[in-house]
Amino acid sequence: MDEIAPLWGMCPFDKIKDGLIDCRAKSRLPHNAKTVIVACFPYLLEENNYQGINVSKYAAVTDYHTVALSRLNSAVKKLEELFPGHEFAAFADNSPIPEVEAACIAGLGAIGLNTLLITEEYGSYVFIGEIVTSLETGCDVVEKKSCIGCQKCIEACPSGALGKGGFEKTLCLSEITQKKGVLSEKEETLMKECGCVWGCDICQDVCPMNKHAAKTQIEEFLLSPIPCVSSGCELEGRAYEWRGRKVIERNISILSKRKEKS
Ligand code: B12
Ligand code: SF4
Ligand code: SF4
Repeated sequence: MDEIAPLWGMCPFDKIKDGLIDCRAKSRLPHNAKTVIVACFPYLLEENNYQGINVSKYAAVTDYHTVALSRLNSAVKKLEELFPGHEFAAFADNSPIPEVEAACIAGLGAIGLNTLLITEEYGSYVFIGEIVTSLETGCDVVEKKSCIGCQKCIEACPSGALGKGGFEKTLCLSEITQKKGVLSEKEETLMKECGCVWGCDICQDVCPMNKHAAKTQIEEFLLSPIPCVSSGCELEGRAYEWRGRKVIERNISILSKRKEKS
């Protein structure tokens, strides 16, 4: 697994089975699932790669779904050879597994007040993927503490999505930039304030736990990042491809209005 991801661990399936997310991928879960092998894929690049950035950092690199799944599927092949008779299924993001929770239980980090997994080495700038298997492994859980509860993420969130009553998904700019149709004036203003046509990094960028986050060594992410998207840009192979051109062009147009005004 070390070749697949620099950070990985085991979460007993039993511990997350009551929190499974309802989605189509649920049907691919192995019958008799016993263990979730959770892997973190760091994606933070050197600062010089972010010049003129207008997407969130996770979207500046090659689509993580493809990268994580390709790596996890090659691990699945090896595991199937090593443990014949056992089932293995890889997932990333489009997954029934509540990934942040599973990674936390696997000892990979703590859950921050910004709702994200914060690892000691890479901060929260990690993607999560996993292999669910019928294989039973020893899961030695070590509790990690890496959210100091400083509330900087809550104070910095421009939309109030990280309010006192917990996370309000519909207010989150990451959700708003994915929304189809016409956005409200308030949503447009928030997007202009954030400056991202896809996603939002504010609650991660202000987090002290990310101050010394290590940079990624994952080759696929180091190759040709695209930090700045413009009208007519190539969508293929990027994290926003699934949403299609209409939404991206709408968002680019909203942000360009900001530039015209200033
Ligand atoms: C839907 C989704 C979104 C939605 C809604 C997010 C939400 N929190 O509901 C939107 C579009 C807003 C979104 C935004 C983002 N997302 Co998102 N998202 C997901 C997705 C696909 C499903 C999450 C979900 O619905 N979970 C189910 C519900 C029930 O979970 P929940 O409300 O969070 O509560 C559970 C846990 O948090 C847990 N829990 C809560 N507190 C605690 C405390 C402890 C101690 C424990 C053990 C458990 C626990 O218990 C709850 C019940 O199970 C996951 C992938 C996945 N399969 O998990 C990625 C995922 C969480 N997203 C991810 C990312 C990167 C982001 C963004 C940073 C992207 C960006 N830059 O714009 C933002 C961050 C916004 C934010 N501050 O949360 C990463 C997180 C990586 C990390 N380091 O944590 C994931 C894991 C995708 C991936 N494969 O890497 N996301
Ligand atoms: S991603 Fe942006 S809008 Fe969403 S919770 Fe974090 S700071 Fe708030
Ligand atoms: S900003 Fe502070 S409260 Fe928020 S996740 Fe980071 S350490 Fe935790």
